[in-house]
Amino acid sequence: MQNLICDIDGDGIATVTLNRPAKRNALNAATIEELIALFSALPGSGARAVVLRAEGPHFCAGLDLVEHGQAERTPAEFMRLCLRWHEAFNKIEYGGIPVIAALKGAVVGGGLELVSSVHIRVMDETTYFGLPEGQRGLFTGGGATIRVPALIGKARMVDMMLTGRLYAGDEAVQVGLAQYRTVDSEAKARELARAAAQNTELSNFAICSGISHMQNMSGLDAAYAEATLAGIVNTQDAARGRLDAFAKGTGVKIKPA
Ligand code: 1HE
Repeated sequence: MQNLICDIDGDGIATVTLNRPAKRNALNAATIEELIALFSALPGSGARAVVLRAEGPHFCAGLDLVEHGQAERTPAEFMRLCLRWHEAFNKIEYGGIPVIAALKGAVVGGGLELVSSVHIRVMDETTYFGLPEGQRGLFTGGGATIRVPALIGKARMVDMMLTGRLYAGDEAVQVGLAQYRTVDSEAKARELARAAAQNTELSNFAICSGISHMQNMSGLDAAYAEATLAGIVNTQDAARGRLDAFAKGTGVKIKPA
């Protein structure tokens, strides 16, 4: 891989790095193909959770505008490219392993589309979110119209695209663009990944794919799918020890530390 780096430690925590800092980690076609290959392979690789981070001061500047401008793509070519973006981000959202993004600097355009597909977003003090497509004469093509309103609502997304409004700081957390804001987003993302990796593989699979699938269904079908998934997850052998421990009074108590 030329634009991504992946390392997996002994605890199964994978670190995936966007590694095109000289171009502010702009997403060219090659990076999208690398994301597809990587997030297709990770679920069967022993990885229990993923930290998605970036080299350089900015997390991701979105679509590679220079490549796009020079490629002179036809509408059909760009539509096909968008399908590859969807493939990449679907692999992340529906892959069944927790993906936690450690954000900094610009998270804009396609960069926001990318991080809308992860399961937890952690921002630092430098992070800001934008959808500058309107200012660039473009439109979102990587799934933002589905995922961004699910985070912040349609009205805020439309405002961001029409006016170039940026969100940062507490406001970004309040509207739902990030769940955590901290000085060191990478350290926090790693801590969260380690916590998530303690869950059983099946629970995480259900949480990190089932919830998203169920959001795409009617309420009736989602309830049925939930019951079916719970039938599998909630009777797994891997949970037996945890249930026995609770019955004996040695299980973890669910209360603030
Ligand atoms: C890029 C890109 C890019 C930087 N494509 N090359 N996205 C945007 O509209 C955001 C465009 N980028 C920026 O506004 C700024 O670059 C940043 C605020 C992110 C960073 O600023 P700065 O001052 O740190 O860096 P820079 O000097 O602007 O850029 C450094 C290099 O990165 C420079 O290349 P160089 O060869 O001249 O050194 C830039 O050209 C390059 N670079 N961003 C290509 N995006 C599926 S549809 C999705 C539609 C969208 O994503 S629209 C949003 C596009």
